[in-house]
Amino acid sequence: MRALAKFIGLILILGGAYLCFWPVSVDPVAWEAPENPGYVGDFAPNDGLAGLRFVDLQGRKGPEDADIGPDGLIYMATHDGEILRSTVDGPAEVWVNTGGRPLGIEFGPDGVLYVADAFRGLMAVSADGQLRLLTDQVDGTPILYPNDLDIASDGRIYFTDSSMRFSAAAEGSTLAASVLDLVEHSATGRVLRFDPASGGTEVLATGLSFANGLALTEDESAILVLETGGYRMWRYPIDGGAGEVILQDLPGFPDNLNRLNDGSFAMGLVSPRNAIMDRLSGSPFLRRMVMRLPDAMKPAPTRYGFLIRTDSSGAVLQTLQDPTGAYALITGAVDLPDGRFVVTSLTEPRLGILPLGQ
Ligand SMILES: [Ca+2]
Ligand SMILES: [Ca+2]
Repeated sequence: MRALAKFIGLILILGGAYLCFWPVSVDPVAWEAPENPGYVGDFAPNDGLAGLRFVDLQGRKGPEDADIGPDGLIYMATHDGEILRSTVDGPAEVWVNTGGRPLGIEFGPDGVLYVADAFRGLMAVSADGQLRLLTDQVDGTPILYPNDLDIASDGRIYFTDSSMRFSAAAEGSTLAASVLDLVEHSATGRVLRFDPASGGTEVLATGLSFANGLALTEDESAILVLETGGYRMWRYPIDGGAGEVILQDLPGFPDNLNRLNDGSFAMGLVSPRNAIMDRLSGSPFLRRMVMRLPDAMKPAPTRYGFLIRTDSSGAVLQTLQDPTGAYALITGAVDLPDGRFVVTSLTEPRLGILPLGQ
C-alpha cells in the first residue's frame, strides 16, 4: 500500500514538473484580452447560412479563400497546395499546384492570380498556369507566413505576414504555427507591399497579433486588416502610417477579408473566442502550461459558422450564421456577379454557395 502511494506521489511530482518546466517553443507575452460581448446586438444569432449548397472538392479539403476569375469560374486555394476551379454547380477541377500552402488568392487587373502562399511566399499564377515566386523576404527578414492579399489598380500588391516568430513551413502546418503565434501573443504580424515595377517589398505596418485578412477600400485610400489575435479590424492609410482600430471586441477569431461587388467587406470568424485562453491572457506561465498539455486537452476551434459584412468604416451591416456548425471554420466569402455568396473554410471538404435572397 505504501509503495503504491509512493509511486502515485512520484507520478504526480513528475507530472507537475513536466507541466511547469518542460521546454516549449512559445514565450508568452502578457496582455489583456478585450471583453467578449458574445453573440448579442450586431452579432445576435441567426440561421442565415442554413440554405448553403455545396460544391464537392473531389477529395480535397480546406478551400481557404476563393476569387472569381476573368473566365467567370470560381477559383479556390486548398489545403494540400492545389488551386481548384469550378462552376457554381461543380465539378471542381485541379488547375495548378503551388507546391506549398496557398491561403489568400486574388486576381489582379492583369488577369494574373496572385497567391499568398504560407509556405512559399507571394506568388503569381499566369492565365496559362505558370507559377512565379514574387517575394519571400523583406528588409533582409524572411516572410514566414504570407496570409491574405489584395491588388491595387496600379498593380502593387498589399499582403499580410502573420508572424515573424512561427513559420508555417517550419512548423509543418499553417494551423500549428498559428496556434503557437496566438498562444504566444508576441504580436509580430506585418502588413507588406510588393511593387512589381521595382521588384521591391516594403513594410507598411507592424505589431499585429497574427495579421490575417486584408482588403483595399474601393477608392484605394485605405487598407483594411484583420488582427486575428486581437479580435479586431484596422484601417491604414494606403501608404502606411498610423492605423486606427475601426472594429473591435469581435466575438470570434477573424480570418480573411474580401471586398464584395457593392464595396462592402466580408470576413469569416473561424471560431468563437475561447474563454479559457482569454482568461489566461495575463498569465504567460499558465499559457506555457497549456502548451504542455496533450493535444486533446488543448483549446481547439468550436464549430459555428459565422460571416460578417461591414462597410469601409468597420460598421457591421449584416451577419450570416450557422449555429449548427454544419459548415464551419469559415474563413470568409466572395460574391458572384449574380449576388450569390461563395463561402470558404479552413477544413471543409466542400465549398459553400449561398443561394440568392439570403
Ligand atoms: Ca481574397
Ligand atoms: Ca487567412
